[in-house]
Amino acid sequence: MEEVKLHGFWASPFSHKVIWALKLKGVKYEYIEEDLSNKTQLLLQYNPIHKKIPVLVHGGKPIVESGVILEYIEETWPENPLLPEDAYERAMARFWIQFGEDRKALKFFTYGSGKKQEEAIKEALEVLKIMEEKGLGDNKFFGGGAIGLVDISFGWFAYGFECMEEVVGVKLLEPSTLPRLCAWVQNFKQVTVIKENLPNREKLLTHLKWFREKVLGIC
Ligand SMILES: N[C@@H](CCC(=O)N[C@@H](CS)C(=O)NCC(=O)O)C(=O)O
Repeated sequence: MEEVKLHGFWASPFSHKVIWALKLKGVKYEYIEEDLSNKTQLLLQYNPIHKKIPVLVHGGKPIVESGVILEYIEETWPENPLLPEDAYERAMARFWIQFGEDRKALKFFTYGSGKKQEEAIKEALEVLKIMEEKGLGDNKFFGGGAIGLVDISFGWFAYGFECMEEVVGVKLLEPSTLPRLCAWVQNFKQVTVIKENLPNREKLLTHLKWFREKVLGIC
């Protein structure tokens, strides 16, 4: 088998999407942790346009953008499929993956207070409601009975969201208002591959606090 390498960053939800997909497929790979303030020459060479992680390198060839990487993984290692077999169902899965890509539910993290934040919280709640009612429905996973690419794409909810809520001091994912989505978070985190590959909560909280203060400039 050709060598597989992944350039990532421990706190990145994009890196985690790729890690979870590779592990669910049972693909062996070498992980290279990047210091995003001092990126390796290899990363800049592999992703000269965006200069971002994650980058998957398969047989020396780089693939960038987490969504593209997930599709590549699914096509290259078809065992343990993460997309439905039926073309229509596959199209629906891709719709939800795309729905999550604009990350509207996360905007509340990027505002300090005031009207903009109030609007971002309102929008996040609307997005979460749509995810629960129209995306998840009565299923255990977005993929139906088993974890799939939609679950992996929304996976940042399962760890990052709760920490973001804590840093900002708001609670949006409440069992009383979003019971099925909250149950999904628990189901997702109980999948062995996910459970074993989540970042440390305390470390992530510290990182998010630093990011909000120093990078976003919110005190
Ligand atoms: N759309 C990209 C986003 C990747 C991304 O934003 N990566 C961040 C880390 S979470 C990064 O590499 N940041 C470094 C930089 O912007 O210089 C994807 O889905 O892969």
